[in-house]
Amino acid sequence: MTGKLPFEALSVETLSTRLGTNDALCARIGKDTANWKVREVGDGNLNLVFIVEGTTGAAIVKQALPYVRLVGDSWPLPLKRSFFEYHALTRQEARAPGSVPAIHHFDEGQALIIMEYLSPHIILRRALIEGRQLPNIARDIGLFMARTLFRGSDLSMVTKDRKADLALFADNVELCDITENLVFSDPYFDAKMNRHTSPQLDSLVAELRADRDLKVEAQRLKHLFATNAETLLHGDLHSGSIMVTDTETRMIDPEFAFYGPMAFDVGMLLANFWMAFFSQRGHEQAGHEQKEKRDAMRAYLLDVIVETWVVFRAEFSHLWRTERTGMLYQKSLFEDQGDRLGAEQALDHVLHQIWDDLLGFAGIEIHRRILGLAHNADFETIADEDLRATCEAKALKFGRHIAVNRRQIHSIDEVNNLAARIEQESRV
Ligand code: SR1
Ligand code: MG
Repeated sequence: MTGKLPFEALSVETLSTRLGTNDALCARIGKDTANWKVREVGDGNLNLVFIVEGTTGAAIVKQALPYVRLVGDSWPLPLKRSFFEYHALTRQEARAPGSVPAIHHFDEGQALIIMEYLSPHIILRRALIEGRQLPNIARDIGLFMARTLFRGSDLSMVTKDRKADLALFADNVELCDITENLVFSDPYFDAKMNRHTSPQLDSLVAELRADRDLKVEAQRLKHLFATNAETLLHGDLHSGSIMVTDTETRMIDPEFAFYGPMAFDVGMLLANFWMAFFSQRGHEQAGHEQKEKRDAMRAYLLDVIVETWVVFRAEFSHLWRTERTGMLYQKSLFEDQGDRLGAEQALDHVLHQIWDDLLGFAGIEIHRRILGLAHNADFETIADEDLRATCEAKALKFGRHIAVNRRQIHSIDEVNNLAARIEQESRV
């Protein structure tokens, strides 16, 4: 297949014929296409994902569709998101080596990326729903975020390179538009594609949509998201965009990548851990042992949240002290003048800003996963709707509190204590 042919979506039936002469794929899995086994496993909202197994190995073929898969062809979406995903993956690999799948081939015309098949990895969200405790995720994700967010910014990059990259990713307009509407606006009015667990949540939803402080805060965060082109973000860093084993963590799916505020990736990620926390009760089966397992899971998730933030801060601070080569907070103004404390004071300000904003982004992300179009499996897989609504109501209340009061919250322990208190309430 070459990039010059008109775009055509792959299928399980056509993949072997169409990619049978692709050198990169054949080198990984073998040329004997008669023995290729192809499965379509995409369970995300947007794309096709195939696992292709041959005689000498396996690979992933990911292809964008010209529309939103979740909704259908009534919602067109440009194929160029695959281009942004490819370029984001190459930058993430350079800035945080070993944190993303290896890329074997990219075909822009067919909007497809052939990449490493991660096995026996599973999606982190699924592991958390099953009640599995992964020992390394906080460290691995904290390092990934610090390295990609720091090294993709004017704290580190050559200004000319960063501005060129900013211009490149500025064209990811439609994916940003999805976030701008689905995350920051739609949840706060009765937008067409919204849904929620009804009637159980109806009155709480009405209350949130009438909450002026919350709406203003959501729009301030949208303003920040749309205008603060601070660094190259992953753009959709939730537990469904992370694959894990007990010892390995890889970030996938950065098709929403663009230059935005550092706090966005961190906030979205932590929001998904807090949602996993509030959903645990919905996955608790009868029996004392089950209760103990989910209690342990709740404690684990709060620990993961603390550790992720601690690792992020530590690595960001380390990079600040050792790799601050960009045009911001130049060493020539601080360390080179013998003013090491000045550099530390500036670091403190930068981290403080990330902290304030991440709580806002986290609160909004929680709301959109319960009130908007794109829900998450943490809650959706709770079959008992009353129980699901109880879990969701607690998460909504928590999200509202951290979004609106974020400037009065000073530590991650304070946020976790709030989550634990809300979780303890029997009814909301
Ligand atoms: C229409 S796309 C909905 C959501 O799916 C993606 O994973 C993003 O999170 C997006 O907001
Ligand atoms: Mg995705």
